Order: sequence, then structure tokens, then C-alpha cells
Amino acid sequence: MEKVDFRTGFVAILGRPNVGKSTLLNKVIENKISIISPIPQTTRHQIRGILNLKDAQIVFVDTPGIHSFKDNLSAHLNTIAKKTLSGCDLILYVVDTSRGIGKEEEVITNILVTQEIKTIMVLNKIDLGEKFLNDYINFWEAKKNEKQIKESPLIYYLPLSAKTGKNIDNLKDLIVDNLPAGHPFYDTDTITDFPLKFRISDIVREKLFLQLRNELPHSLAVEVEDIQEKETRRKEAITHIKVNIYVSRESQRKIVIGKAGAILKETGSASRQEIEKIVGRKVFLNILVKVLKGWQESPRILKELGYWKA
Ligand SMILES: Nc1nc2c(ncn2[C@@H]2O[C@H](COP(=O)(O)OP(=O)(O)OP(=O)(O)O)[C@@H](O)[C@H]2O)c(=O)[nH]1
Ligand SMILES: [Mg+2]
Repeated sequence: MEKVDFRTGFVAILGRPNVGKSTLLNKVIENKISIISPIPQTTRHQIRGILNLKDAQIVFVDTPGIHSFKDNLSAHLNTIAKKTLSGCDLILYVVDTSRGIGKEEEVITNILVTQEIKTIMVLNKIDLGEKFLNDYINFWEAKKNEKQIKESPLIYYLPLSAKTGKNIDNLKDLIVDNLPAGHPFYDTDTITDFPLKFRISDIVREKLFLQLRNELPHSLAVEVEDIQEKETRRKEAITHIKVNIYVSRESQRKIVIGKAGAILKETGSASRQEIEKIVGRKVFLNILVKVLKGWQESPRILKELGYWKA
């Protein structure tokens, strides 16, 4: 490898839903940037996390999991994932070694094997026993042969655990070694360029997902309508945040609120604690649950929620 003083580049994190892309990003950056939940399709934005090292700045781009097309929201999520590829210097293709190959693997490998950006296959969740690890390697090799690709862009298979951190340092080294020489794109004390408004709405969405488990994740959206810096009566700084939770039907509104408001209360209190850590001051959260029929199909609403970039 050529000796250079500083390397920089964009690293796209791709994979089907729930393989641990956001967990990996947070582990590498050592900070909570992207929300995580056991529910597929947790990530809805293209989220950048910036790792500043002595000799490199790596800009990771987390993406929504690639999955089968259903509605405008799903189509949009796939588009973001694909768009991320253009302009990136390296791809991390994340797979879950504790689960068998998904139908999404066909879509993803078809995209990845025929392009030229260097790719590392991250074989994640090895703490769960690596049961399907070889299947993913074999699948890639078979695809390469099928398409008669002589030199595939895949430069490495790296087993790791985003949860325990095993092999994460090796991943960082491998990435740095494969980035182009260049100057930093962002201030070296920045860890994300994801707007505060969307970070907050994502935190509320994560807490809500964790409360609701598998109920209605796809029907929910969270919007931060307003953020205002105020003072309490005792002249303490406090940030007032107005949050709307959108659901598609009245029955879903009841589920989100919970018995005697229990779900909403728990969501609000868990969210507030996490938001306070980010903004560094006291937070008052005002959360309303609204019914907005068919929001997943409306370009106007998707745009307001930040899910739509024409
Ligand atoms: N045991 C184990 N669990 C993991 C690991 N990495 C992620 N998980 C879990 O897998 C689930 C999904 O993680 P996410 O990081 O939200 O997955 P994602 O790929 O970003 O999912 P989407 O945003 O929905 O596409 C969560 O419950 C994580 O805690 C790992 O290395 N080991
Ligand atoms: Mg994610």
C-alpha cells in the first residue's frame, strides 16, 4: 500500500433489513447516531456517521435495508440504498450469519457483483454462532461465476460482531487501508451531519418501536414540528420540542397511546433522556398522536418527514 499522510472517503453500509447495519455504524463511531431495533426497516434515512482518526476521516453512510417493493415508502428506501453507491469509495455489504440467505441477497449481489467499487463483505453477528457464514460466501462466489466476473469488487470477507465489537478494529484498519488519499470533508470534531430534527424524530421512533414490538412499525411516522429554546421559571435553560406521531388509522392511535397512556408515557420519558444527552440541556417533549390516512403513499407527507428527495 502506498504511503500517504491522510486518507478520506465515503463508505456505504448496505444489506437487507435487520442485519445490523446501524448497530455496526454506532459501534464504529462509538456513539449513537443511527437508531436500532429488532424490527426490520428501522432505518429510513441515509444517515452519515463520521469517524475521525489520526490519519483518516471515514464518512460512513448507513442506509435503509434493501427489501422487496411494496409502496412508495418502501420504494423510496430502496432508492436511497442504491443512490448511496454512487459517489462512495468503499462498500460494506453486511449479512447476518445467524440467519439463512434472504431473497434480498439475490437483489443485492446482482447490484454489487457487477459494479467496480471495492466491497467488503461484513459477516455480522458471529456471537450467535456463525451458522450460515459459509452460505453467504458461497452465494457470492456462485453469483460471480454465473455472471462470469473475473475480478469481482469484493476484497475481503470479514466475520465480526457489531454487538460485542469483535473484529471491529480490524474492520477500521481494512477500511483506512483502502481509502483514497485526501483532505477531511467535515470538521474533525463532527460525528454526524444528520439534522437534529431528524435525529430527534428517529429517537422517538426507536423508543416507540421498542414499546410496540412487532405492532404497526410500518404504519408509523414521527415528525418534529418545532424546537424552541426557552427558560424555566427558575431561569434554567430548557428545550421545548413538539413531536407528532402519525398513524394510518384511529385504531392504531389507541395502540400507540396505550392503556391509560402508558405506551406514550414510556416512549416520551425514554426519548427525553436520550435527547437531553444530545442537546446537553433539559428537554420538554410535547407528543401528539395524529391519524393521517395513507401517509406512506403521499409524496407531500413523505417529503415533510424527510423521506423523499426528488
Ligand atoms: N447478537 C447480535 N445481534 C446484533 C448484532 N448486530 C445487530 N444486532 C441486532 O440486530 C437487530 C437489528 O439491528 P439494526 O442495527 O437495527 O439492523 P439494520 O440492518 O440497521 O436494520 P434496518 O435499519 O431495519 O435495515 C437489533 O436487535 C440489534 O441489536 C450482532 O453482532 N450480534
Ligand atoms: Mg438500520
